[in-house]
Amino acid sequence: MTILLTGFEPFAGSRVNPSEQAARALDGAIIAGQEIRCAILPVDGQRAPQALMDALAQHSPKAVLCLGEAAGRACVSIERVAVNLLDYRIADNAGQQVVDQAVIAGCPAAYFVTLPTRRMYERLLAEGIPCELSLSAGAFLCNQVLYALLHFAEQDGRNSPLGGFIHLPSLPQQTAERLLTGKAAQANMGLETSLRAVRAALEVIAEE
Ligand code: PCA
Repeated sequence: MTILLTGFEPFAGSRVNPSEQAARALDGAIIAGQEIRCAILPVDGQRAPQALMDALAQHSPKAVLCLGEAAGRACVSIERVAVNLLDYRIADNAGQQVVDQAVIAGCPAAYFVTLPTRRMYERLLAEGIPCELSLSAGAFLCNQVLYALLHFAEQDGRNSPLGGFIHLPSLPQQTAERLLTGKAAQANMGLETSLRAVRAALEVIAEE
């Protein structure tokens, strides 16, 4: 069985994105007998959903774990829900700032994540990784991609693949860059810890 692991390219002027680094680092790994394949998605509201659909077609995964960066969050956030709302707080990498629009017009207000969020949360905490269950993936690209994924999985009574999302804190080097440019410090987490978190979450998924 294949598990698709996605990350995002850098955005908001940053040169790196922890989600891209974590996804790339685990590409090709075998975790609890399951093969991990990675795809990196553009931070572009027009292109990201299609890039996800292309990766789904290429890998036919049984489960999909999407990763993104949540600047300012101090813990790994295991998202529980995607809402049918685009309300970008900043422009995407194509320069578009969409407000007050549906991700997919005429579709449900929200979808719940179908991966075992509670078990992932308990596993991460047991491994000493700070994490939280989160009720909002925001209204930017991360929520958009999660909504598109869960909508796809729901079509035609497929209920497949299982889907979910983890937000990772910024990297220490991103906080250092902020300080260098006179901005305020923000919470951060080293890539090693974020990688342990993603691995542990994938173990839980693979064991399902
Ligand atoms: N984080 C953004 C989009 C890309 C990313 O890594 C978000 O939280 O929506």
